[in-house]
Amino acid sequence: MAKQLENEMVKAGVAVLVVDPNTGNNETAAIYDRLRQSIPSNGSSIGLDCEGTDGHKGHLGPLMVQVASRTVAVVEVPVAAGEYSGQLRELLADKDIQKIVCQGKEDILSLRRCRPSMEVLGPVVDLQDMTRLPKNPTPGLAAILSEGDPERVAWSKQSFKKKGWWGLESSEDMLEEPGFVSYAAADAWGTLLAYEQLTGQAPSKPARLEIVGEVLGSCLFAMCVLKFCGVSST
Ligand SMILES: [Mn+2]
Repeated sequence: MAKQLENEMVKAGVAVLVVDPNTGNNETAAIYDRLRQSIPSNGSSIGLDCEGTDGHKGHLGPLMVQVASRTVAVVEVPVAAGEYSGQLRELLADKDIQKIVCQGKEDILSLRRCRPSMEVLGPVVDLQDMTRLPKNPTPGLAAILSEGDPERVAWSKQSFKKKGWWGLESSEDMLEEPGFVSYAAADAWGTLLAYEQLTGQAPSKPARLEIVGEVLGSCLFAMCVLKFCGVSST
């Protein structure tokens, strides 16, 4: 049976925590502490996703930012356009934490338009560069989760288009829209999950290129040795 992303996140018992303009400073700090504590120190990675980054909506940064470990997902909206918490800013700039994104280029550019600008530092891995699926049309998160599923089960996720969610024009609208917060949280959680599935199963592209490079290097070295020793037929 197909796996539905939001349902799988619920089944996994993931805590979805919201940081909005009503969240006090201490509470925000506690939420990010909880997220950080849930990130395993060996191979520390988080999933990162943003909503509302396109066109005029994302003019001053995303309308929503989601960060997730395997057990905690934090969904934050800014107090004013582009004004996110210091804790989120620090997390994104933490070079010791690898960020996993899915078609994340626009998200990262949008985060830079925040005030002050938010930098995503440390290793950034885009699932787009890991998938072996055809590039055209661009594979979405559900397709990549299906690709990496250890039991070869197909994944699905809520359709943004069918729900008409492109019509959500503000952070407030996104928070109030039924199902939207868990959809957004699941995007970040699923991005991390897909990375772990793919790294557990299939070698990523850079690793393969490295092997090709090593083999080519060895061949060239052998050819030079042969030539030097006068074994070559030329
Ligand atoms: Mn998303």
